[in-house]
Amino acid sequence: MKKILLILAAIALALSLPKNAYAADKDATSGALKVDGIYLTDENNEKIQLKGVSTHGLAWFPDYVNNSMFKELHDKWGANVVRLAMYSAEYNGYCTGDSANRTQLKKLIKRGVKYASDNDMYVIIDWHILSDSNPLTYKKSAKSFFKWAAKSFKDYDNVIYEICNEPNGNTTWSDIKKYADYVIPTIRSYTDAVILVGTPTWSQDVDTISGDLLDYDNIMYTMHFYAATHKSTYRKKMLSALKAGVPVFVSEFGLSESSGNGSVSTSQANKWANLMDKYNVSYVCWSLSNKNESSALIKSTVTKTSGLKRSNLTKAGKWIFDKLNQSDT
Ligand code: IDC
Repeated sequence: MKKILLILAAIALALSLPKNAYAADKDATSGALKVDGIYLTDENNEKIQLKGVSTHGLAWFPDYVNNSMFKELHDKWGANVVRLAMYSAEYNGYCTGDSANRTQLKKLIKRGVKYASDNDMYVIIDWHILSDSNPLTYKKSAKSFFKWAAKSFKDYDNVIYEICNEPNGNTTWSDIKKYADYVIPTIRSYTDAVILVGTPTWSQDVDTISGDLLDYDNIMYTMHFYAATHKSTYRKKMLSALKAGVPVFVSEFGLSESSGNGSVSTSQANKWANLMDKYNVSYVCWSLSNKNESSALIKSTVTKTSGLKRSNLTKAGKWIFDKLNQSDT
């Protein structure tokens, strides 16, 4: 009897404790996402803005994919999304490395998804095309990779699929649509999760596709910018896309020049953030690494892969750390 009373008292106490929605809610975040008009919405159909950071190439900087790092991204930085960038071509890319490398990359992605889920964040699985310019180049590998991913993560409500980072070169919107129509039905046979689609010219031409969007639900189109290079002309492109009804997601931006290095512009980054916040556009900052380049968020002299202090961060790192901290996500 005494035991039962103690248990009842413990339950009553647990129920009366104040709940910190994020810390206490072990179900990923705000549940399954949907796209409604230009907005991303959560399981309660409320607008939601995702803000967080992207890894550098997973094969190149794998060590930041660890539970302590992801925990502090959520608890200390204030991120609600993390992007796992897996190059298809460069740096032991998925399509250029051997099969042991592919196995390794898949393991890293599984761990990344688990750490993100355990720490209440959304997670983007990014097929990071770059030097391979056209997503049709490796379309077969992409399809089988996304089949594996969608099957593995079909029961997770916090996974987002980004099917082509940055089409470039001569790649047209019609090439990208062809690729999307090749890959998306495979993903859709397992999950209705949000899918991000890159746009021509390194995902900058989001303003050129309105009136010619894909014919699936829960799709967003990506706009990427590097603040020290891409200024008001590019903000106008984003604004015009939004006004034309294109759901835009900034799945990658940097504070540096578009090379990933050179000067860093916090003033341009602030202008971008004001615009993105105004329209609830989600954004993800490149990159969670200590590479000796100004887009990296961690100083190159800092070799630890968790337990980071603000002083361990670069100018870009401090900016995004403060930005995430200020927001209520
Ligand atoms: C950069 C990395 C850099 C690497 C280079 C080539 O920061 O270390 O040497 O790629 O692989 C993008 C790409 C992203 C780039 C980044 C900066 O999506 O892969 O990373 N950038 O150049 N688009 C615009 C800029």
